[in-house]
Amino acid sequence: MTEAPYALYYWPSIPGRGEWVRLTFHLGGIAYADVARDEGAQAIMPFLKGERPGARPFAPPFVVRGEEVLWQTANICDVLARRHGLVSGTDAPRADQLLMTVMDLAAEAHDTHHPIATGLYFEDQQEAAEEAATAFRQERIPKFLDFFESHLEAGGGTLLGHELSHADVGLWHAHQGLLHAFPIAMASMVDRWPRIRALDEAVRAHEALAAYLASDERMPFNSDGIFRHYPALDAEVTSTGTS
Ligand SMILES: N[C@@H](CCC(=O)N[C@@H](CS)C(=O)NCC(=O)O)C(=O)O
Repeated sequence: MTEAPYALYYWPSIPGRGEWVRLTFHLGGIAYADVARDEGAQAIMPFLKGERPGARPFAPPFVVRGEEVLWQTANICDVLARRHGLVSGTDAPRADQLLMTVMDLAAEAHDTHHPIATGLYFEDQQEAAEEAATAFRQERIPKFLDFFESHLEAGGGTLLGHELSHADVGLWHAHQGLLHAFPIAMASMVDRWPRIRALDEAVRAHEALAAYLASDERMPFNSDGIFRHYPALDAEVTSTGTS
């Protein structure tokens, strides 16, 4: 990577939605600066207040290049992937809709620990969270992952049927998040999604991604952000609703 024409802005203390953008940058060998990790979260605020040139983004992550401001995670990844040759032709919209579905899964995973309001503490909504997490573990994880497994099967191991795209890497990251947040539930369904598990090998075998994953830049999941492990929200899945 040489100069950094793209500037990523995302909360520096969590991998969060910024991670899907980082993975797309690394998959595409696209240079970027991770501004808020270098300069602090205050670097984000002028954009959110509309004090910087370009369209005002609603929320991080956003990516700035000159006066272009891209936001909405899936949109950012899709624009980068098209522009830098990760997808083309009819593959591009196919990847878009798959990645948007990954982001739906991520939003639902977040809502298990904050089912009432993001602004409330987990402890203040724990009862509702336990109910939401039970349904998520039993109904939604299987429905989403069965769906992606079927696309991987149709594609012979990748979602689009050729080399890794940002949609594959996005799915991989969401799966990693589920393994972190719901280790007991995921272990109880370990044999159900062999192709999603195989994606892990493909991602780790990708030279640029492997280098990124081994670096300090790759932030581990933690107790904030989308994928959090609360023991009270995790349990073995013994019966699942199927799609
Ligand atoms: N749909 C948006 C969601 C963006 C979002 O919720 N960003 C979070 C951090 S992951 C945030 O800072 N939200 C502030 C807010 O919604 O007020 C996306 O995919 O980028």
